[in-house]
Parts: sequence; structure tokens; C-alpha cells
Amino acid sequence: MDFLTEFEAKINVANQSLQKYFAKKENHQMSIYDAMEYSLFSGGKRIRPVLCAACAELFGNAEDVMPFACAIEMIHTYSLIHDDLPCMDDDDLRRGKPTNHIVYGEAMAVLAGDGLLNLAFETVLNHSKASPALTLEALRIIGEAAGAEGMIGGQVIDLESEGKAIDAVTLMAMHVHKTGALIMAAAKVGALIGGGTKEDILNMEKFARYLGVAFQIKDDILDVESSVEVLGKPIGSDQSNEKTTIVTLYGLEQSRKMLEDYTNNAIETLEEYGDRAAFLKELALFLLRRDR
Ligand code: GRG
Repeated sequence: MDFLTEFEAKINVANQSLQKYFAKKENHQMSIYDAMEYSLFSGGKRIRPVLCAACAELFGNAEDVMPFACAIEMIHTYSLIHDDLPCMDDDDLRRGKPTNHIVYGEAMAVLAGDGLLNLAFETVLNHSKASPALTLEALRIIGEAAGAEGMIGGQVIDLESEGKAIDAVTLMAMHVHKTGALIMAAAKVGALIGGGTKEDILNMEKFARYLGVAFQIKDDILDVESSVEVLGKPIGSDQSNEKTTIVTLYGLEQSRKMLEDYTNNAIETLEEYGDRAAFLKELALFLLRRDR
């Protein structure tokens, strides 16, 4: 199967699983579910669940991974809803559609984010078929990655850096936490649930650390080079929010070189897995070339 066909197939599995886990609750008529559903099914690229599933597959068992992969996508979706709020980045458009708070109001958007964060943990606890020990370890990894030691910590660096010139070390720390933490969690949890050894899990963490930074470098480049039609969100928002980015710090040419270097480093960490890791290597290249 060629890469794009396999990628599509994995996205479909993630979408079907998300639909299943989002299944209507008893009180599903409540409007909170409309707000949660709106963002969970509004055209996300599904990179994190696909990465999680592909890492599980690499180590032989992709059967049990979907509740975890979907939990990570729910947390990612909540972070985007909150990131767009007026008290954060104050964005009106995401994935080509009005942001959650524009449609449902600010208070409901906060609750929709909170609802998705909780649903992530409910999903794992209600649907995991992995052993209790593996399930608990995966939940620990996900909780830590999403929290103040991970994604939220990165968001705090971002908030406190607004309007200031920050140095390269602070910028990289922000990206590794804000964007990288969930991407690393997806890879680590995939390897763990898929049957990888401790060393495999460390290798996947290293791979995803490079991949996460490359992902963010590409995001910063697209913020300058793309258009609102292609990206589905405002471009130039980093500049208007007076944010230091890889591009403001290093310029476009150097940023493109860094993107290539980080992507190559990610691919190199997979060398020992040979052709078994072909999909993950292609995924890294796909993310390098993506246009949205
Ligand atoms: C608890 C108030 C509160 C906030 C939560 C907002 C937040 C913490 C964290 C921000 C996380 C964030 C927005 C990180 C940026 C990562 C990034 C590049 C997101 C875009 O990811 P894609 O391109 O998105 O995979 P799609 O739309 O494809 O799902």
C-alpha cells in the first residue's frame, strides 16, 4: 500500500473510533455535546492518533491503541478551542470555520474544551482493553504531557513571552512543551500499548521530539508563507500578536534548513527498525511538505 492510501485508511479508523467513543450519552440533547462535536469533527488532520496507531503497529499490536489515540486527539481539540479564546490568541477562524466560541459563545467554548479533556480520560477508562498496568502507565504519560509539565506549561511560556523578544532556548522549550508534548505522548503511548520495550519507547520519544519541533517550525513557516484559504486560519497572526517564532528569530531560509534537519534527525532515529518503520518515515516527510 502506498503512503497516502495507508494514511487515509488510518485517518478513517481514527474518525470512526472517535465517532464511536463520542457516542451519544443519555443526556446528549444538552448543547454542550453540540459544542464538543463541532470542534472534534471539524476537519482536523488527525496527525496524533495516526502517529499513535502507527507506533503501536511498529511493535506488533495495533488492536488496543484506539482509545488512547482518540483520547490524545480529544485533548488536542480541547487545547485548540481554548487557544482560540479571546483571553488567549483570540482567533475567529480555525480549519476554515468559525472558532468554537464564535459559534457557541465564550462560556460554552470553555466548557466544550473541559468536556473534551474529561471525555479523553473517560474514553480510556471505559474502552481500554490493554492490561490495567499498561492502561495506567499510558494515562500517566498522557496526563503529564497535557499538564503543566507539558502542553499547558508550554502555553504558559507562550503567554508570558507575548510582546517580548525571547531567546532561542526559551522558544525551543516552548515548542517542545506546547506542541511537542502531545506528539511525544502519542508516539510513546503507541509504542507502550503496541508492545515495545523500554528502549523502543525511548526511541519513539526521541523520534517524536524531533518530529514535534519540525512540526512547529513548519507551522511558523506556514504562518508567513501560506494563505487564509489554504491554512483555514488567519496568517500572520504570530506577527500581529508580537510573538517570537522560529522565522522571526532565524529568517525563512534558515528556518527551512532547520525544518529539514529536524525531519532528517527524526527519520534517523528510526533506522534500526528498517522497512518496518517505512510509514513513520514517510509521515515525517509528509509533515515537512504539508501545506496546512
Ligand atoms: C487550559 C486555558 C487552557 C489552555 C490549554 C491552549 C493550550 C492549553 C495549549 C495550546 C496548545 C496549542 C494550540 C499548541 C499548538 C500546536 C499546534 C501546532 C496545533 C495545530 O495542530 P494541527 O495542525 O491541528 O495538528 P489540526 O487542525 O490538524 O487538528
